[in-house]
Amino acid sequence: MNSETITLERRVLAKNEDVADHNREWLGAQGIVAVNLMSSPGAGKTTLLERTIGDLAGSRAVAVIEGDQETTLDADRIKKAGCEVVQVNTGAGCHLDAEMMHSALTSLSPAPGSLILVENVGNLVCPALFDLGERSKVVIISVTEGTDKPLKYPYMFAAADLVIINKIDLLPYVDFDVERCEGYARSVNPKVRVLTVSATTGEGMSDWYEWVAEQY
Ligand SMILES: Nc1nc2c(ncn2[C@@H]2O[C@H](COP(=O)(O)OP(=O)(O)OP(=O)(O)O)[C@@H](O)[C@H]2O)c(=O)[nH]1
Ligand SMILES: [Mg+2]
Repeated sequence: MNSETITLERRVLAKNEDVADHNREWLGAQGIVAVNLMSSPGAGKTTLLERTIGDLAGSRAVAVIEGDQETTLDADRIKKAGCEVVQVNTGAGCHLDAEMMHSALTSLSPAPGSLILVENVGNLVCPALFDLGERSKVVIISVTEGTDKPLKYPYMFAAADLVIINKIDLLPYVDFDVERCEGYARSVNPKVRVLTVSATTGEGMSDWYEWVAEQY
């Protein structure tokens, strides 16, 4: 990488940081909590959101921002689950940025005190670099991906406030060591919280809801 590339990268990230600060200020003033969900493709972000929407619907206003390169497939699933949703298509881009978050918030116009759940583009690399102005970052890893992921994608796991290990209903059938994975996550992020869930059976989901309530 030459010095021009590095300078441009710094400028892009600095501009993103300014917009993210603006988002954070606005969200804070409205008492809105935004949570940024990141994972590799297929780890279960949308499935976790579908169940969360159903379970939290009675207790607080929830809205979803869906980030994908193409399609409205996930936004359609969220709408069907009965939740307000905005789809952001990033095209060739591999992550959401603060400007996209700002536009999505403008079009959602969430009520004060709402919970905004953001599904980022599925990969464990780019989304870690871009602050959206969210309250918290969550990384979801599923047990079919392999125990070593926190070591191989340390920036993502270092940025996380919470790691969710999903698909624990599949543990009898796959070679995945939950304790070792937790240890690897803590080796790059000593204070990170770790929860184990199955978004399909609902096991462990109450711990996730408690964690969400703690963000207020
Ligand atoms: N067995 C099992 N399957 C799950 C669980 N959670 C999600 N799945 C399945 O995993 C597949 C992918 O789930 P999605 O929720 O679409 O994953 P995603 O992270 O939103 O995927 P992208 O948006 O493409 O990145 C689907 O077939 C889900 O039914 C779980 O807890 N257990
Ligand atoms: Mg999805």
